[in-house]
Amino acid sequence: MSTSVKASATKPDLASFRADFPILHQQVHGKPLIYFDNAATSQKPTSVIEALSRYYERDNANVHRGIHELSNRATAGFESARETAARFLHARSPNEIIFTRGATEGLNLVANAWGGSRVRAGDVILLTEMEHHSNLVPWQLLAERTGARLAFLPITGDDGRLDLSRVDDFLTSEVRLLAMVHISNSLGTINPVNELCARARKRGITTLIDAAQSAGHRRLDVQELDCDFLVLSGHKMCGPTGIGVLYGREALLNEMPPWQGGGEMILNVEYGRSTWKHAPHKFEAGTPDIAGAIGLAVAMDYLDHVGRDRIAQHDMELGAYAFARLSGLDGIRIFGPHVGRAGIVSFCLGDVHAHDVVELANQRGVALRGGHHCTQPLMRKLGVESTSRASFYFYNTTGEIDCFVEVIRDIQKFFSG
Ligand code: C6P
Repeated sequence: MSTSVKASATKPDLASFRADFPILHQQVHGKPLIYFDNAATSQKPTSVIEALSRYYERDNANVHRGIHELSNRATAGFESARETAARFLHARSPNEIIFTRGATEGLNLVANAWGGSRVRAGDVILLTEMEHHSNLVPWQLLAERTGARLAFLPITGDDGRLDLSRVDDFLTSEVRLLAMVHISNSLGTINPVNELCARARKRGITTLIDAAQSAGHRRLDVQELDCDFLVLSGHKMCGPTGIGVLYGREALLNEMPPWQGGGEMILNVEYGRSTWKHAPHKFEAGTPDIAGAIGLAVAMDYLDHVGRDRIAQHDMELGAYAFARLSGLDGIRIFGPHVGRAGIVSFCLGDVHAHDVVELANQRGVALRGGHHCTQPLMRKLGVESTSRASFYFYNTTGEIDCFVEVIRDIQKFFSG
């Protein structure tokens, strides 16, 4: 074990937040659960679980339609959630916050509504080689429809950083959009999105940040980032599943046509044609996930209560600690940066299949993820089909990482014997 990484991550005050997560206090296959699948979805604190029940027990009604008491309460809760999300991201106005089902839906919304009206044959959508399928496939579909082309900022190798020396070569006059992941779900790389947005903006290129893995793990300020769009998923940041946010600059949102049509988003409908509301309502057709938005707002307040800077620091400490401890094992290949990584560590144990690693870890109470993590092109680039992945959150501890490393050691012994 490396002694250079201090086990300072288990500050009693941060670890004490574990008490807020009932699900963490259980045994799996006779062992205490070690939940290291936070990049897939995080666990939920009691305050979020209770907010969902409270909403359904006391306030449930449809929003923006009724004028009865329950509908007024539901509408107030939903719109107050939008204000919380605007504060959380430091948006200029709640009108810049669109509730979606998650990051994937936000990306599809931008690809269809913005892309469909702005992108033409010969234009370039610039992505990176480490994108999740959700920030790749919608652009492929757009490129097929419009004749646009995709280009990819390259990564440097196993250490999985963007090759910043080549960025300017890619920011050509054909590029309409730079859409990039903030924290890679497969590599744990933290991309310098501030700098990249600034470079793109100088050339008049629209920017989008996929913050699915960062929004619940660090402070994000869309005005400081100066991005045009940002997407996040509530379920990866202590919130419920099925709810997320698309942030968009208000002027840009109001220039875009709607994506989906239906109730809620219209001003006036005739048999032949319709007119729509301004953003955000123009992009929220149909009954939204009201309880989900309210639960997400509670999760955002909870993360601020824990402290987003502390969460970011803890993440990096756990990432560094796990990287150092795993590096001590023979025959392991670890992907992503050696220093300055997020709390996500992907690895291969020789030729043992990732699903076998995950299954054997599961037998010992450790929840990992194995597979291509919805980044198949990246896996091919790295020359592997799949990896095993441990991903941490503020309620995880270095003690849990020590147990996990022992489990990995046992798995290696099992396959070598
Ligand atoms: N990554 C993972 O285990 P949704 O499914 O819409 O909530 O999030 C999609 C998404 C978009 N971008 C990034 C960087 C992501 O990591 C994810 C989801 C999960 O890594 C499921 S594949």
